[in-house]
Amino acid sequence: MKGFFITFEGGEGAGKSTQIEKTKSYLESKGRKVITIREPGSTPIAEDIRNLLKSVRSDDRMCDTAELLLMYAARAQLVNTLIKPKLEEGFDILCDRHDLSTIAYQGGGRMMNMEDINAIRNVVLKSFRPDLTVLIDVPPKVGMARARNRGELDRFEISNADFFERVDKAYHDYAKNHPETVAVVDGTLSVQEVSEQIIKNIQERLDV
Ligand code: Z5A
Repeated sequence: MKGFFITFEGGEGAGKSTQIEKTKSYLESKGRKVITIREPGSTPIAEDIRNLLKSVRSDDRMCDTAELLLMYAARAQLVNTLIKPKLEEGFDILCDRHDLSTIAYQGGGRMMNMEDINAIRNVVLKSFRPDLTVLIDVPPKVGMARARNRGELDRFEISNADFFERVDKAYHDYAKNHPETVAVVDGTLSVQEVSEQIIKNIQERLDV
């Protein structure tokens, strides 16, 4: 039996990592085998790319095109060497960010051309899509306040508030146009209430 591919999306501090752990526990209680991963990253090569993408360096500034291509290089490696084989083996995969992050951050945040993004997306993913995307909806200011207590900021976190507002808008636009595959949950509720919303969506939308 093929596993389910469920992705978790939202701005920084939305609570994705927290909810992935709770969802994993729920699915395991139903006897399912679950793997949790993150993007960019989760294979040795993709983790190297993640370090490149996140590091702030003073000797060179990463251009938007390099950032976009590196996101898809990491995704190609992860999808082809881990996600697809493990789904075939029957594992459910819970992924912290996936392709919708590129639409939101590079498309919305960086304002890159969506036709160009879609062309690369098509090369890398073809028709491969998550079975369900959970969008944890938190106003950017709330998410930033939650996430900013961690110390040094990475290359994305140093972006200004307008950037995160554009990311947020791109997420909502996409969710509005894809209600059948994107479940929007209110991330300002308590951890337990958010988890209950996610599990309800999984029960209603997937045969779990
Ligand atoms: N990126 C991109 O640009 N394009 C792409 O295609 C991809 C990614 C795939 C990866 O950052 C960066 O890469 C990301 C976008 C870019 N940058 N940004 N910004 P990352 O992986 O290092 O970080 P993140 O994905 O943004 O996650 P995060 O900030 O670590 O947040 P989170 O996982 O969503 O939240 P959390 O760690 O579960 O919770 C954050 C805090 O809030 C923590 O203290 C929790 O205890 C607390 N929390 C969680 N839930 C609640 C509730 N319900 N109430 C109150 N407090 C809560």
